[in-house]
This record gives sequence, structure tokens and C-alpha cells, in this order.
Amino acid sequence: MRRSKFFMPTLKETPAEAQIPSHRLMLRAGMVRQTAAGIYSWLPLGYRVLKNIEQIVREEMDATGAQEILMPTVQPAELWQESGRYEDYGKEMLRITDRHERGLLYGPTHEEIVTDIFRNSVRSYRDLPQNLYQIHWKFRDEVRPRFGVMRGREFFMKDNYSFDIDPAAARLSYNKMFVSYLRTFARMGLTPIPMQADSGAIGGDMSHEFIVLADTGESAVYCDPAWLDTDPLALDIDFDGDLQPIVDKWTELYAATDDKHDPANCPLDATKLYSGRGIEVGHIFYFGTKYSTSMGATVSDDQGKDVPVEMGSYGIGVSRLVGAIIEASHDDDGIIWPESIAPFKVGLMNLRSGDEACDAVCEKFYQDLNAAGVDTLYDERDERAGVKFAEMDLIGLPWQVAVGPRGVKAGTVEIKRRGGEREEISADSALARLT
Ligand code: 5CA
Repeated sequence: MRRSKFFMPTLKETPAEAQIPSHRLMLRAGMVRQTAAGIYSWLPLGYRVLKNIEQIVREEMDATGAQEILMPTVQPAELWQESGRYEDYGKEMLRITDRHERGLLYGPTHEEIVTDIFRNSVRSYRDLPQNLYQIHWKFRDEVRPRFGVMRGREFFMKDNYSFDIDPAAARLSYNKMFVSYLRTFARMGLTPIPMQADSGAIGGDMSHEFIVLADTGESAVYCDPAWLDTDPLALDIDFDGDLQPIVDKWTELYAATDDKHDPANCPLDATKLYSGRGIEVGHIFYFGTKYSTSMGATVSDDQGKDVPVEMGSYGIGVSRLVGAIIEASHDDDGIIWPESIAPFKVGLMNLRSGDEACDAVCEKFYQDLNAAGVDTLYDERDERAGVKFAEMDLIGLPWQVAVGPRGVKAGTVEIKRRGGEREEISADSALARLT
């Protein structure tokens, strides 16, 4: 992509309304624009990141055997009256009346819809287990939307729902999601810490929040420092095997948010405890037959008896993750994207646009990167070098390559990892390193 053509409305000034680094940086880098309180439009740079995160979430969901569906954002009120949550949900639910005076709502979550699909489609234990997911918009009319996409009113979520014949099978489904979440967040360069949690408005018996560490996080976290040395990507995981040992290994280490942490009952000495701040990026729930009983979602078991299906639901804050990753990875100059989700891998800067030799080296380098399938943002504008360097640091691409007249004469380009040291090497070696 050529910078002169790319729609990336960066800001020089720090927007006054933004209180935390991710919100400031996302606005300054032209990733998003606020359309209304807690409601954002995603511009090309931000949308690329959102899609990369979505794709990692999708790949990890597919690896567990879950299947992707797409449910409507607008839902009928009747289904929520059946489950008993229509009144309970309160003012966070955006209620809509259509021209026939029927009650609709913009979905804050999808347990009711998916339970309705299930009860109309599945009759027998032979069709279980099932696990259905979607990646889509939700709306919650938060009292205080803040911190940009981290606490929005409209936000992008991966939500999935498991259906099993009995509690033991439901536990297997829960474990799959637990382990899959560890992998998902680790692939984004994050350190995920699962914590036992309350099930709140979703309800149920067992629940874990997945918190990632970031200094500006909303929750205080206390945990065994061993958490910080565990690498989920090093685990050999077989989703058809018994995952209980992995879940046990991860949950026997101490971890709690401040509302749960009780120094008097903490098994670790205060001096040995890691304390920091974190952001909730995922939440999983096992709630048994809460919705299947109230909504009549039953299947016949192997004795021919009708039983309510056992369910769990599992959420990942996909749009929140964009902010969370920035909170976990930035410096004074801007964002530092992990390579797995970066909007482009390489930022190529022509430091003397219009100079024949520089233009020729840059054009060839750009074409070679494109031919090798390396996503590149090529800044060929007629701008000062300082402006280009500052913008590249702000938008945080993993690699920067600068081409100037001095280097071109010497047969070199300057290559730098975002946040690392500059190196002068030949254009060919630079290309080899990036492809
Ligand atoms: N039905 C369940 C699981 S699908 C559910 O809705 N869970 S949740 O309420 O915990 O939301 C799942 C995830 O969505 C949260 O862990 C969080 O990362 C994200 N999320 C929740 N509220 C917001 C919000 N207002 N803005 C951005 N992300 C949010």
C-alpha cells in the first residue's frame, strides 16, 4: 500500500477526551473515529488489526471443532421473556419497537437466540456435542462508556455456545475452551491469566475470566509469579484428548482480582506474590440447564428420556483486544505491534522522494516485498524524513526500512525493528530478512 493513497488520518495533537494510551494512540494513528459515545467506526489501519485478531480467534475456534455461524444483531423480545432475562437485564439493553409495536432489542449476548435455534433443530443425544460460534457486534448501553474501544457500547465479540448431554460432557467442552483461550491470547503476544469469576448476568455454576497484564488495566491482579513464565504455545494439546490435567496445572497456581483477593487467606506470602493490573479480554461460563430448562431445549438421552441440554457460553472481546494489546505493548513514541496482528509487517520510507536513485531502489524493494507476499506500507510522500520516522513509530509496524541518498550511494538501506536498533545492510540482505 502506498502511503499517499492510504486513508490514515493521523492527528498531531493528543485528543483531550482520551484518558489512556491505547485510546490516544488509536485516535492519533487514525485507526478509529468515534461516531457517538461508545460507538466507533474502524478506519483502514484499525480494521486491518481487528481482522487479524478476528482471524486468530477463528483459527483457534476451528481447531477445537467449533463451527462458525452468524446470528442477527436484532433480536425479538419474546425470546428474552421466555428465558426470564428481559426485565433482569435492565437499562444496559437497547430496546427497540418496530412499526407493528413489537418489541425488539439489539443483542447484548446471544444465549436466547442460540438456544432457540437448538431447540428447533436437535432432538437426540446422538447429535451432541455441538459447539457454535460467531464473531459479531453486540450492544450494551453502558452507563459510562470509556477508554475508547475497551469499554464501548457497540463492540465486536466472539461468542460461542456448547451443547452437551450431561455435566461430565459439558465439563469437557468447558476445558476445551479454557485451553483454547490460553493459546488464542498467547498467539497475540499476551500473557493470559485465567481467574475464577462470578457469572453475573449470564448466570451459572463455573466461570473464569481471562485477564491480560497491562499497567493501565481496570482490575488489580494478584498472582503466583509462575504464571508469568508459563507458555501456552509450548503445550502439546490434543482437543480430542483429556484436557483436565492442563486445566488443573493452570488453575492450581494462585490468581485473583482485587475483589476476590484476600491477603489473610492467600496461600502465598505477600513478598512472593506478583501484583499488577490487568484487562479482562475473555470470559467463559458453564451454566448447565439454566436456559434449556426455561426455554424447553431438550434432547432424548440413550434411555429415550427427554432431558434439558447442558450448556456453556464463552466470550472474547475482539474489539477490546485491539486496545488491550496496545496497552500491553507501546512506548512514548507509539504502538509496538506483535507481528501476528500488525496492520502491515513492513514500513518502507523513501527519505528523498523525487530523487531518481532513491525512487528506483524503493520501487524495486516495494515490488520485491509485494511479490513475496509481505504486507508493506510504502511512504513515498514528499515529506520530511522526521515526519516519516515519527509516523512509522506511532503506527508501530514491526519493521522499518529507510532508504536515503547516502545509503543508496553506498549500496545500503537502514533496517530497524520497532523499538530496536538501526542497522545498515544491503538491500538484498534486508529483503532476505523480511521474506
Ligand atoms: N455471553 C457471554 C459469553 S459469550 C458474555 O457475554 N460474556 S461477557 O459479558 O463476559 O463478555 C465477553 C467479553 O466481551 C468480555 O470478556 C470482554 O472482553 C468483552 N466485553 C464485554 N463488555 C464490553 C464492552 N462494553 N466493550 C468492549 N468489550 C466488552
